[in-house]
Amino acid sequence: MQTEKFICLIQPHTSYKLMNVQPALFDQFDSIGLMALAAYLKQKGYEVEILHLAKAFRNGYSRDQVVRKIKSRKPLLFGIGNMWVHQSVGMLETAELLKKIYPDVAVVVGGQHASFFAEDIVRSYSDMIDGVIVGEGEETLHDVVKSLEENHGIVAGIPGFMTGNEDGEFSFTPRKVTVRLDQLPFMSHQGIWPHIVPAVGDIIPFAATLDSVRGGCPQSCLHCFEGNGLGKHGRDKMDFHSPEYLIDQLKRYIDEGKTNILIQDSYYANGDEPIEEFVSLAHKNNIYVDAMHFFVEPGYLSSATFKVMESFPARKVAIDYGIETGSEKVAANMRRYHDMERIYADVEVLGKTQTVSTAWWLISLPGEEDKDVKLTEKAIIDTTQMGVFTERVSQLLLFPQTELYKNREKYKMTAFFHNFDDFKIFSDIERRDNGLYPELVTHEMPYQTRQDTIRMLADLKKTIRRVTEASPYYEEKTKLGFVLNDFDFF
Ligand code: B12
Repeated sequence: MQTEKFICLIQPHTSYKLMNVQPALFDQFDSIGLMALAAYLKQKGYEVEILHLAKAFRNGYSRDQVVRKIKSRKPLLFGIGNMWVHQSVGMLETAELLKKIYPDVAVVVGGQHASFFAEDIVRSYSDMIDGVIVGEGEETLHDVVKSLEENHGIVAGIPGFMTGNEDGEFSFTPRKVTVRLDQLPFMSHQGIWPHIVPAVGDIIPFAATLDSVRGGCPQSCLHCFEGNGLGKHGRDKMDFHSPEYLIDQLKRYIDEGKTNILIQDSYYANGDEPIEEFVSLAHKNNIYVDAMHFFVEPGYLSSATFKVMESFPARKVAIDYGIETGSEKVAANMRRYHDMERIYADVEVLGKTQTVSTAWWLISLPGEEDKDVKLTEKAIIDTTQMGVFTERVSQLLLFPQTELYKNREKYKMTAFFHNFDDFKIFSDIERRDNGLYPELVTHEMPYQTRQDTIRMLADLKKTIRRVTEASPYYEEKTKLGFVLNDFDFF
């Protein structure tokens, strides 16, 4: 049975190979990109369902059950999310399955990973994918759906939609996104299939992420997907949600039973005031959640704002602080914030807050010699002693779209992965307890080979374990909810 205005969005599994196990990169969160699209299309009068295949398979659903679900209702269009690198194989397996079941229904893909590799996908997989929605998806997807309704096909030239022809030429006009963030409808986790009864102790079913900003990042770090225009995704400049909007969205999440809230994007780039207002409104609205996670990059907020975040009404407040390297030289090579004195001043305040305060670190960085990794180790030891523990240390992933990849000769970097197919290996590797993944090292340098990177990571993880357990803050931070593990990757 087909409902004229029914759209089916799919969050794919990592790969059939790993459908029942935990991959190296996590795949169970609900994609807020898909939720944002569902909310937008619903507002325009469509019925939308999201099928979360990673969640279904991990919770015991068989492939037959998933096929039956897909066959139960024929949509006008399928949209598959390829937000994250490790979803690539699952995305392709899903597209193939859908075309087998419904050869006449349009299948489009979107999300950040698909957007970055749109040309590769169009070039190699046009037999199962009708096109890629590049960048922010609301308006483009709506135009594609309208075209299907009005013309029974997708007309050429929709801005933001990339297709190819048999001669290997691409058809693509970028879309200029103008819709303001506060004009977007609120997102909801309701209606995501399948509904899972949470296992005891599993916090993922209670997790909800706030979309707080779009349009990139003010920094232009050479290695990152968010700076250098790469993170703009169709916007001229960054647009932030107002604190009022975020509180209204948060209230809706709470009504849906979500108690573990994350702000993981660059909200900090809007400065101290909006965060202070967000926290103050949470108090005024008598909000209380189990956990509130903030993410902060050095150089944007005054240290005093950490105290404001600490006061967010929650059982646990977590603040992730992205330091990345202890070497000012390497940070400067990456065009990254590198004032270690200011970073230590922040850490001094952050460590003393009653929060689970953690830092993220990377190695295998441009120009990074043994002595620079030693500086990172020293910074890890110092910050841990000051109460900011390490969330994770991992190897930098070198993506071909970044400035660092394009200028890799400057640092004598040899890249191993160059295209969408090369990166499919992320769909292939299971999580390991030691958190070491030599197959996922994307590059090496004469002064830090692949073997060096893995050896150094293993050594750093040992140091982290030792200094964390010895930190004067260990007991306090553990009581607040900190868990020491070796396996987190990236
Ligand atoms: C918030 C965030 C998270 C949140 C999750 C958010 C969520 N529940 O969806 C958390 C903290 C959980 C998270 C986790 C991870 N993340 Co993350 N995350 C982000 C961040 C900061 C913002 C993304 C976001 O939600 N934006 C708001 C929403 C509304 O926009 P959107 O998702 O891009 O969706 C729009 C378009 O992409 C498009 N779209 C999206 N899906 C689809 C599908 C279709 C069919 C169509 C047509 C369009 C479309 O339309 C949407 C609306 O406009 C980005 C970086 C950034 N600033 O963008 C990194 C980022 C996306 N994450 C990244 C990574 C790697 C991860 C992890 C794999 C890390 C890890 N080691 O585990 C995990 C995987 C989580 C999982 N799958 O379970 C990378 C992706 C790189 C890559 N090529 O894979 C990014 C780009 C960060 C980076 N600089 O490297 N992340």
